[in-house]
Amino acid sequence: MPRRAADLLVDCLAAHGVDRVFCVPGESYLAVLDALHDSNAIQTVVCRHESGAGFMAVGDAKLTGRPGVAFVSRGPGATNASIAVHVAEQDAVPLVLFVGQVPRGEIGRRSFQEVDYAKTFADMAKAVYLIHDPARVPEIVARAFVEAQTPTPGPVVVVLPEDMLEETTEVGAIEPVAVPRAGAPSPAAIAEIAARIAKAERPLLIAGGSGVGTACGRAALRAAAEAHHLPVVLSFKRQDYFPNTHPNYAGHLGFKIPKPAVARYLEADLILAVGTRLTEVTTQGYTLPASPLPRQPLIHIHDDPRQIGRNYSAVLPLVADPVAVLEALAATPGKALAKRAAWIKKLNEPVAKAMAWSPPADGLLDMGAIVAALTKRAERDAIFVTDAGNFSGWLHRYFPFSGEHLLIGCVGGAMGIGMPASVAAALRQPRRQVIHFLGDGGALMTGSELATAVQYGANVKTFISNNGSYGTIRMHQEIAYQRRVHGTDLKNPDFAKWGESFGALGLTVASLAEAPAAVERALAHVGPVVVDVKTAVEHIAPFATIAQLWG
Ligand SMILES: Cc1ncc(C[n+]2csc(CCOP(=O)(O)OP(=O)(O)O)c2C)c(N)n1
Repeated sequence: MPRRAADLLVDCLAAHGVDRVFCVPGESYLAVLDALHDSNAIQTVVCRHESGAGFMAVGDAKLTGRPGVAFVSRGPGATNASIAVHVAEQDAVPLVLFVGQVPRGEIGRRSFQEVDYAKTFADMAKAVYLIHDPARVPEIVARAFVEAQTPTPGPVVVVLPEDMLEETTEVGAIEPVAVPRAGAPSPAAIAEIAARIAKAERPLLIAGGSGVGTACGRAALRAAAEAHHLPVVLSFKRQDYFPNTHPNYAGHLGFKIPKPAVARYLEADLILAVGTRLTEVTTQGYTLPASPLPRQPLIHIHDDPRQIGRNYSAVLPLVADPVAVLEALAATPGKALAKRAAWIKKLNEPVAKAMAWSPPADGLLDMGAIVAALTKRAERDAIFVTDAGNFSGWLHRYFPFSGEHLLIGCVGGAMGIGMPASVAAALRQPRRQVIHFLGDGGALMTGSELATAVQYGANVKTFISNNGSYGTIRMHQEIAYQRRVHGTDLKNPDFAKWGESFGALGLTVASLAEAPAAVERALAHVGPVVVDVKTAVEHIAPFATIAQLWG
């Protein structure tokens, strides 16, 4: 029976296991909204801004490992959503973004809201596919899903001319196409890696995002580290992959890692980089290890051949499933070396010591007080979501991630991801605590998605660090041009009242002493909560006050 292309598209999404799409409506894809109206398989979550819809799809994908799906309208909608496309590329997250388009007969005339998406997204998306013909909907949807997931995952844009969506076709939905995956390593490769590890006195395992964050990946990472007596450092924003209280935990590679810590890591005589792209932040500006020629032998294991040999010369470049490599290593334990124990202790001790928070001597409030209270109160499998900004530094530094906690941050460092990703997380995992750290800057970028949280009952606990400043930039400003503060001060609303106006519970923390009770109340409340934490801008980062930056 002939069917409308829009209905076929929705069937294809359902066939690909899509159960939720995030959107801001647009007249350019009305037919899809109409088709979704009758879908029992797919929930439509309507958002307040296309960046919110895109970020929710990214957040959802980070939780499920499957492509997140968003629908946005042409020019204005697509350009609003572009931040999520960029983040999906930077964070290696599978995203399929459907955008409306002017009718086929008008393409190229610079019609109302027309954009050439292939040009616009050329540097961000893995691919941009335009569906001209309704009969090709199944094929192109299948291709988009494969492309979004093939190593390395990323964003794919699918363009839907509005007249095409209304046309009918005889073709039916097709099953998803199998996604090609890198296989298990050969026994010879594992033997060589194990032999190199056994020979090393100071090996260092850097674990990254490709597959390692799954439950199997985490278990394999821990088992391999224990079997071969390896200290583990985690790549940028992957701090949750390994129990932070484990004796082999050696830290995480984010911004502003203390120089002595980097120097200690560089004492390694072997680096085993597993599932990491060895990007700029993780490698501390391509110094850990040194690019292109590391000072120590580098074993680089990734499931995407394009990530190996890109910035680094490895003595052993291995294209294989990183989790399979870790599992295989775990199955071939190495011998304990006395020297190795001292090396692990040398890396672990300073990290463990720095994790203990104590109230600031000047009595001023910073996010440490919230983190300290959460350390006592958060459940073992709570999901933490962070927007971009210095406020998240207290969580990274002082919260002992259990290995079961999830951390959803933004490798791409985009402000605005926090609230939308929290909503997506709470919808996907309604029984887990979703604890969201946000700055007063990011709060008014996409904080309006709190309305989406309230509309869909997403139980998000948001702690806003209200320091009256785009603090991270103020920090850079104070370092570069002491005391010349310009363009970074903010005058804010009362965030507790702001939250209440959406229907959330609003709370305020104005002193260190008030933090524990507010955290307890926020976690006990059923429904969204906004906590206005009146942090002191003087505490600009967990490692320095403004006065200390002046030196
Ligand atoms: C979308 C976006 N715009 C600008 C920036 C640059 N930027 C990085 S951190 C930051 C300030 C964040 O301020 P806030 O949310 O108040 O947190 P704080 O740094 O004060 O802790 C800015 C503007 C960015 N990363 N992303």
